[in-house]
Amino acid sequence: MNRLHSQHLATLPSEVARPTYDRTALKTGIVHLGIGAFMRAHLAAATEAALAAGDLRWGIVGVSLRQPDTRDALEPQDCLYTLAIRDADAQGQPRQRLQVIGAVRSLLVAPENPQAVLDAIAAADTRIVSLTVTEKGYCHDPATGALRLDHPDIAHDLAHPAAPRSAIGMLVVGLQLRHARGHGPLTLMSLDNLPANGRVLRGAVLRFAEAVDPALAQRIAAECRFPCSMVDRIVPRTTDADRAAVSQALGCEDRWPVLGEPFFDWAVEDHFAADRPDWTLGGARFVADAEPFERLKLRMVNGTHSSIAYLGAMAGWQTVDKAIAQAPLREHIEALMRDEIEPTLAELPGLDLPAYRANLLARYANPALAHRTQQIAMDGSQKLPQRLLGTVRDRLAAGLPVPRMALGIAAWMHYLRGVDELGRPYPIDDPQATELTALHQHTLGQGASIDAVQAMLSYAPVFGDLAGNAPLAAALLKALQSLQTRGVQATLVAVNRG
Ligand code: CS2
Repeated sequence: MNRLHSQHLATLPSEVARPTYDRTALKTGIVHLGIGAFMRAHLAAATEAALAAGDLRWGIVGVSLRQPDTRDALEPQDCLYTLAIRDADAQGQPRQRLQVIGAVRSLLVAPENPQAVLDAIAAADTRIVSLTVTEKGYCHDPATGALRLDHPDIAHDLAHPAAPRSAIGMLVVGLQLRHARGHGPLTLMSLDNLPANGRVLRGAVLRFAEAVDPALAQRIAAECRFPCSMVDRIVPRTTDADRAAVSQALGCEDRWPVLGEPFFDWAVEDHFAADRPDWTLGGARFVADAEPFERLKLRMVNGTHSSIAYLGAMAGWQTVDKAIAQAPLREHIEALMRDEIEPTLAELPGLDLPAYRANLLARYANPALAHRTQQIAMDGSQKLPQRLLGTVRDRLAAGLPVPRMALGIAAWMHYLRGVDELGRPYPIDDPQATELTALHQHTLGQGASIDAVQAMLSYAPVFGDLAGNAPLAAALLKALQSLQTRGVQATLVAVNRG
């Protein structure tokens, strides 16, 4: 079987969409840090639409900050890859629509050649540096949002500015080089699931720049733009079975296709330092303020996703569609949205919350994605604050109860024991795994008690000012006692009874 390549585009089956523009005429307008599956199914797909409409200024240089695996898979394919959009037909049978994406022009692996990344950021044609580096990639304190100057990667980069390894260090040193070369200002655009992601990025970049050179920080603050955005598309990790299925449908081998659901949403603030592509051609919306969109999405989608992930992983429900097919979980998640999350959301013109909720449940039920609960469960310490704890804080401040929100948090705490209800062990994949598993072992691991719950709640990097909160501790204790003694299924039935 041939490898996917520009030379073979004409031989693909007619139903496969592919670049029709002249890829050799592309310029590089975007440098993307963290070229993982999500970006390839989201930003690259929206950019592809702008390229297809003839604006060839927006080719992408993709940067991996750690592993060479994306570059190794895609470079021999001329940086082409397939986006497989999957759902089920009216009979419930999985189906997929394939599109070969041509927006990525080249791929860099930062640890192999940090200077090449700095040069790309400093290049005259580059106008946007975008990021999907996950929550932990900002090296910030999730509870306060501030950059941690004592984070090992940040401390390294301050000491070795010629070879930064964090995204923040790379950006600041790249901007310094850009200024030295006299090229125009940049837009730095975060696409991670963080509230006010642009402001978090700006804060981290400026704090690092201050430590390097206060004049540089001032210049970045004055010239660069950091639009906030809300991004939404479910993109599960690609498996070997997916690689084989996509390659077979293409008739040539794609070593790293990406999968996504049909749903796509992106609300990005129209706040750019220079030009930008017309991403509306690919389904994006330019907005004045992304905050209400972010809050809606982080609380409704990611908040319920994490609740499903911990409850599902503990119960042995391996994928989101299998989990949401369990009637007590579905009932719980629907009520969690309707009764506890939606009342904390601001009105958005044109938003029909019951329809949004119903659509979200249908997205979770998509049987063609096989999105693993263990994948979503990773990095809980980085995710909980913006997904669950903001809602909890709002409700507690208004004197409202949080039984269903507390169940999600309790499920995360319970998950830290590292073994599911079928006795299967799993690793805790989290930058704070060592501290958290030790804490769990000394507290909840000895049995649920109010002291054990309060000790968990005192873990400041996650819970911040919620430590000592009596109503939350009481709700958590109730959920944890039930999870530990009766298990997920019976706990869900009990919480649904009220
Ligand atoms: C998920 C998200 O893995 C996770 O933590 O909750 O990646 C989620 O699929 C996307 O944000 C959906 O837009």
